[in-house]
Amino acid sequence: MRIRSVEPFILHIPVTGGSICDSTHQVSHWGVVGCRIETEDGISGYGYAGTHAHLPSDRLITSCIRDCYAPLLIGEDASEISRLWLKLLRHPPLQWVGRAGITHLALAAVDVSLWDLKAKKAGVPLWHLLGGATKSRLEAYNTDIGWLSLSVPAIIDGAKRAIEVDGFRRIKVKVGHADPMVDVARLEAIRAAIGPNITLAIDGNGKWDLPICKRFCAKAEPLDIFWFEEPLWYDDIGSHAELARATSIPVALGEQLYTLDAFRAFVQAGALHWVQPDVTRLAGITETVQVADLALAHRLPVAPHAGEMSQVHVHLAYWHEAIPVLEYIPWIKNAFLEPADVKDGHFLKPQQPGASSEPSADAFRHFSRPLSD
Ligand code: 0YR
Ligand code: MG
Repeated sequence: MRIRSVEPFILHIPVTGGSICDSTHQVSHWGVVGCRIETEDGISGYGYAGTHAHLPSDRLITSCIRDCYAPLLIGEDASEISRLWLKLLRHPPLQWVGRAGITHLALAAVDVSLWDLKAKKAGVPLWHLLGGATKSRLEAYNTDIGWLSLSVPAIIDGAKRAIEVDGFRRIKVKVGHADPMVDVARLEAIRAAIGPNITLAIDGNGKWDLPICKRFCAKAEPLDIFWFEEPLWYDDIGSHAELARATSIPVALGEQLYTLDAFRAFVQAGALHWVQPDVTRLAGITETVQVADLALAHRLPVAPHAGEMSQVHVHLAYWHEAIPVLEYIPWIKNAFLEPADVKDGHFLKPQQPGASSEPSADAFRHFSRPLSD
């Protein structure tokens, strides 16, 4: 399985339903920024990071893959993923400028490509290669009904459809207005409409500070919030630990953390209850498994963040015992050969060989952006 070529690509895929907002981000397209790695025996693996489709920064990722990683990969045995992962992560000049950010997103794309390749070579879906499934059904929760840019009636409409038509039992709603009491009022109306038996998680996307969070949580506690995701600035371990002690609402985070070490620091500080790694921000499947094992060792549940819109996480979640539930956002699934789809509130178990990370020829035709001007 010698590596013959490493070809980066950039796809910008419009989000279904137009542009959306959370407290921090506005998104009209999702960036699928990654690479195809081909071996001499003609098998190709695909992997990508998920971005906000900002072409100049997407090109930093693809030029890292093309100019820095590809020369380290060509001619290597693609099946030796752990060794190649360390070779790229620890390459001294890249370690000097990297270990997080652009180089890490690029390494995520390479790592996922190598796992996709390995599973294709074995002729099995990734969850099977990793050791087989630990669950017969994997529950999904719906984020797409709860954007901050949606009105309360629109969220209630979407939630009812998700529950009654698509079988979801779990939804997530964004919070983060300048006045947190606006969010309390929104959540009260939503909880009243969905009733007590639907799991309601919320997501602040790192907007608020500790005093606002404490005020908000005191009012939101009676609403049976399943978790409060990214309440505070992403790297602020101490404030998360203080909030976790101050409220009965479980704290969730991880979508903005780049490394195993960052997760360990939060876990050691008692600063989170739900662990939310992302294969597209951690350095791929390799590091996400490390984080899921860390969580398991502390008996903390894991709910991966869908930076790849759950195409790859669905494999990890069916396999790893610490992952009971997975995020569902339908934006880009139809761009892939095997879409990560939900039926009756549960993810379909992937059946095709690989990591479900290969975009279709149609997707490349419609959504490709140039790597340079
Ligand atoms: C925009 N999921 C998230 C949107 C999502 C964002 O980036 O996808 O809200 O990353 O917080 O939990
Ligand atoms: Mg989030």
